Amino acid sequence: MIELHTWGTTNGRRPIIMLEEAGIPYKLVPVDIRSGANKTPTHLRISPYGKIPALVDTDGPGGEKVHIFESTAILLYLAEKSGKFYGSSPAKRAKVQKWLIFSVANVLPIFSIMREHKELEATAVKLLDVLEGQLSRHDYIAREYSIADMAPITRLIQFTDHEWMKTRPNVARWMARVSSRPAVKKALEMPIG
Ligand SMILES: N[C@@H](CCC(=O)N[C@@H](CS)C(=O)NCC(=O)O)C(=O)O
Repeated sequence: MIELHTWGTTNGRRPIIMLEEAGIPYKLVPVDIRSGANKTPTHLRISPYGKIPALVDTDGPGGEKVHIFESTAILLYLAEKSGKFYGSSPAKRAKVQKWLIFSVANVLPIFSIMREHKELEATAVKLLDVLEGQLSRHDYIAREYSIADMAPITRLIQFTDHEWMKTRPNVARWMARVSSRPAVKKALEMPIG
């Protein structure tokens, strides 16, 4: 059984996309970060940094119980477990990994603080241009739909109406394509808590 301990935030919804896309049964455990439920000893045992999301799999590899924190680590764990959305050959998997890491190391941190730090706008624009180039050649970031799309979508969707998207039509079309998938819609709209 998989339990996802989470809350209705950008990071918190990311693994729900993968659980829904891969059709993996799960129980959602709301952790109200406004009341500090993420800092209790019980939560800190599964997420030592005191953040959501965190995942508990009572039937991990070899039947052992597994705890995972960090939304990207959860995406990778679920991709390994299900064999889905992670590239169907070593070469395709390398593409997924490189674009996933590009987003997690660059797009997510910059776009999460960019609005309060105007000095980061030039970097944000450069990152969008990289995605625009890639998405002008392919429908999805690593060519086939994968966890490399799931990682950035929950953050970039917050910029749908931003003026930058009007001049980056391929990123805008990709956001529309991904966010209209039933699993993604469900993950983004699901009431939590
Ligand atoms: N890099 C982490 C970020 C997790 C994160 O920042 N979670 C926030 C909610 S979106 C949180 O738990 N905040 C509560 C706190 O820091 O007290 C991930 O991707 O899982």
